[in-house]
Parts: sequence; structure tokens; C-alpha cells
Amino acid sequence: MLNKTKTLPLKPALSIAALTLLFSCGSDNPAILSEQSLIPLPVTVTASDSLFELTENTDIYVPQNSEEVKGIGQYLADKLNPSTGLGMEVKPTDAAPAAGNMYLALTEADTTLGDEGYELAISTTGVKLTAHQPAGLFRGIQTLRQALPADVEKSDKQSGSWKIPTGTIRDYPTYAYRGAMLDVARHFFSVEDVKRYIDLIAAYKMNALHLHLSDDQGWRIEIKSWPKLTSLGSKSEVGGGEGGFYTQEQYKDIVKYAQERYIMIIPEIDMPGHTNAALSSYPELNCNEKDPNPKPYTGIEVGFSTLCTSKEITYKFVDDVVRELAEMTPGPYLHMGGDESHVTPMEDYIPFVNRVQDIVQSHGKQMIGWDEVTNASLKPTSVAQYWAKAEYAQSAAKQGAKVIVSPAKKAYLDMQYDSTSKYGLHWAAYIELDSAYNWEPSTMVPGVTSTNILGIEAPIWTETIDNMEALEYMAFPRLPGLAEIGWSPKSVRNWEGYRTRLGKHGKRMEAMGIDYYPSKQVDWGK
Ligand code: TNX
Repeated sequence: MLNKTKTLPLKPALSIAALTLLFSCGSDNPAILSEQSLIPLPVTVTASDSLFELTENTDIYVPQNSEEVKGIGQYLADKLNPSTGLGMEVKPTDAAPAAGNMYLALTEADTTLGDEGYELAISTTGVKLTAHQPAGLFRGIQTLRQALPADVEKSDKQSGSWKIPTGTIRDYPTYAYRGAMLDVARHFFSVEDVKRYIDLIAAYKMNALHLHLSDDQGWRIEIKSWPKLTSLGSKSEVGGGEGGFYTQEQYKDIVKYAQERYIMIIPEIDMPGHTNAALSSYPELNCNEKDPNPKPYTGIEVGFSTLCTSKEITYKFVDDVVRELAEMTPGPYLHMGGDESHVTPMEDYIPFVNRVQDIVQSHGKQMIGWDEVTNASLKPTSVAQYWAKAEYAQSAAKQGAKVIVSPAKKAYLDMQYDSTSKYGLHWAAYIELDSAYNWEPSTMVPGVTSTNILGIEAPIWTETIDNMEALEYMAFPRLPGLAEIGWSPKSVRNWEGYRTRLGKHGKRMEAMGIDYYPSKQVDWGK
């Protein structure tokens, strides 16, 4: 648990030496590790009232035998060098390095850290980051970034010293799945935009990015066996813009970029509803091919389109799309949507979902679907994504399928903050920061508890969002709070503490170039 004994900043018992250190640390970085505004909050922080300073002599040491750890060391160097100007190098070594350096290592023995846990030990002589798996080292680096002054996040050289308060952090996630979803169908977002979003979610230790790749308004991924999906179906978006799509090469580049940050990409092709872009590209996928032959759609209504579930060609289409996607997806999951198929009769919807589930499995993947897919017969390997109705999540749990918790009224980043928000919708709720933070996945739905829950996800739908500035304004600062709900144990989380940390974290988000919503609920210290 969080070590509360070290949280008082100016205890009378502090020695003169400790006081000197306090004032030498620079105004924006507290001298005590447990005073750092870390988000998500670690499982345990033990402070030791001293400092370690990065200098021109500091390098990053990694074990001789691991290319992967070397890559993680390079990621750390690339993060710290532009702002600090210290030119840290990654150096392979057989033993712990001399004083003054940082050291990353894997520990076979410490299995309690799991796949993503880490231990970050900062002493006056150096920084030692250990983990059981490489992903843990990567997550630990995100903590190390936040233990440095906020200016470390800037992309050009800053003056100032680079001190880190000493102590030990031992940390691991509560939930295995901590995701964000980006809707690139309603408005298209470029490869560069997606990479920026990946970097932002990585900073808060999220490990999945779910890409909503198709909807009524556009098809966004090249499928070589059905070329009109992109030659026709990608050229529209909400409001009549030009749309766009990712070639398979670009998509693989996104997957690799995410993998290097220990983030899995989950591709979603929404079906049988939300399919106007496919239906207008291939009329044979409609039950009635001629009348009406759907035109590209640029509005924001939902629930009017459906693949023709009684035609064999529909399953040939699904099989081809799933096969091509599975080939480009190293992660275990493919998302088939399944939401809001209002014009698909239930007697057609259920066998359709069952058959798609088999197709997904035949290509070696596990199916994820929104709430409504629980009307079908879920395999225990399938996952239901809860967004609106408790009974669907309960049905998933009863069927032995896991649940991803993303309640629209708490976790939807496209919901407006309040009635004055420039962007966003409010059909589920207005979501201020306290509301986005103050909830607990394991008690959200009666009967759906930690054992049923794979994790949480923060989706952002883009009907009203067509550029990165707007996207970041809606995601921040709610996303860090949602990331904390997924990572930090319930026992260390509370709104008052989070609110204080977030206020101090504002500067860091600014240094990261994030144009966040400056909620009045938080004192940003301005
Ligand atoms: C509902 S949530 C949808 C999306 C919309 C979103 C807008 C869900 C599974 N479906 O199609 O974009 O509301 O907030």
C-alpha cells in the first residue's frame, strides 16, 4: 500500500541536509518521491528523502544479452535526451554499472511482478529499473518520466537540473486490459495522428488501442480481396469531408509502432449494422440490391444499415475481411462490433453473430463484440464489451465470457464535460472529471466482478471530432483518470487525492503539448 509515513513535505524532524535538498530540487519537482504526482498511482511508493541527479556522465545500461531491453533503453534515451540535452547513451553491460548511471534489467526470480509490473529503485548513486518481462520495464519508464521535472517532456533543450527524489516504487496493474478506442470511421485520422495517440496512452500505461475501422460513414482499412471497400467506401466521412484509409503497409506500421510501446492493436469491423460504407461499395451485400442502392452516408444517425445475413456472399465477405485482418494482427483479438443493428431482425442477428464468431476463431483469433453480441452463444474465449446495458454484461458473465467495461456514462470520451463543451455529444451523460474518475469497474454491474472482467476501455467516437486538438481536448484529462482506474488498486484511489495530483500534472500535460480541458474542479496552480 502507499507509504503514508513519508508524505508530509516538511516534517519538523527533517534534517538540515534534507531541507537543503528540498530547496535545491527546483520549484516544479517535489523532493520526496511519495509527493510526486504520479498517474496512475503506483501500488507502493517508499520514499527515502534524498535525490539522484542525471548529469552529462549518466548513461543507460542494459544487459548484454537482450536486444529487446536494449530497444527499451533506447526509447528511454530518446525520451530524455531532447529536453535534458545530456546525450545519454545505451550501453550493454555484464554487471551493474558504476555510480551515476541508470540500469534496466530483467529478473527471472521476481514473478510476483507479472507481465507488466516493475520495481523502480532510485538511490543517490543511480536508478535501477527491474521487471519480470520487458513490458514491465516499459511501464516503469513511464513512472520514471513522471518522477522527473515536467520540462523533461518538452521536445527542445531546457535549462535546469534533472533531479529525481530517491526511494523505491513497486508496481503492477490491477486489470490485464487497459485500453482506449479511437473511431477513425466517422472522421479519418492519419497514421501520424494515431501514433501520437498511441504515445499519449502509453504514457499512462495503457496496453491496448482498439481501432474502430469501419462504420456507415467510411471504410478505413485496405482489404485486397474487396478493393472497392477503399476505392469507393473510404471516400466519405461525417460532414462530407474526403475520408481516407490505411493501406495494409500503413496499418502494419501502426501495429509495429504500438508493439514497440507494448500496446496491442485491436481492429474492429462493425457488423452486421453500421455497414453503409460496405453496402454502398458492394450492392450484392444488400438484401435488396437495386432499391434502395445505398449512397455514401455523411450524417450521424445510427441503426439503419445491415449486411444481408441470409446471403452466402456475406459470409465470404466476412471470411475474407477477417482473414486479411488476422494476418496483420499479432494480438489475440478481433472486434466484430455487433452494436445497434436495429434493422437486423433478432432471428437473423443471432445466427449471424454465431457464425462470425466461428469465422474469427477459424483464423486463430478471439472475438470481441459490443453488448448486443451476448444475445448469441458466446464461447468462453470471446469477450463482450459493456457500454450500456447491465443485463448484457451479466449474460456474458453467465456464459463464461470475459467483459471489457466501458460504460458510456463514465468512460466515453466523446461525451461533453458540460453543456458548454465545444465538441462532443451528451446522449449518455455530461461527464465532468469527478464523474469519469469516481467509479469502480468491479461494482458497476451487479454480478459482474473482477473475475469476469478483463479490464476497462475508454472509447472516443468522432462524429463531432475531426482533428487532434479536439480529440486531445476531449480525452484529456479524463483519459489519465480512466487509465488509473484500470491500473491502480481500488484501495489507493480516491477523488480528492487524484484531483490534487492532476492539478500538479497540468504542467506536464502542457509540456507534452496536450491542449487539455481545464476543468474548474481542479486547481491547476495558475
Ligand atoms: C453509440 S456505443 C455507438 C456509436 C456512436 C456513439 C456516440 C456504441 C457501441 N455505438 O456508434 O458513435 O454511440 O457516442
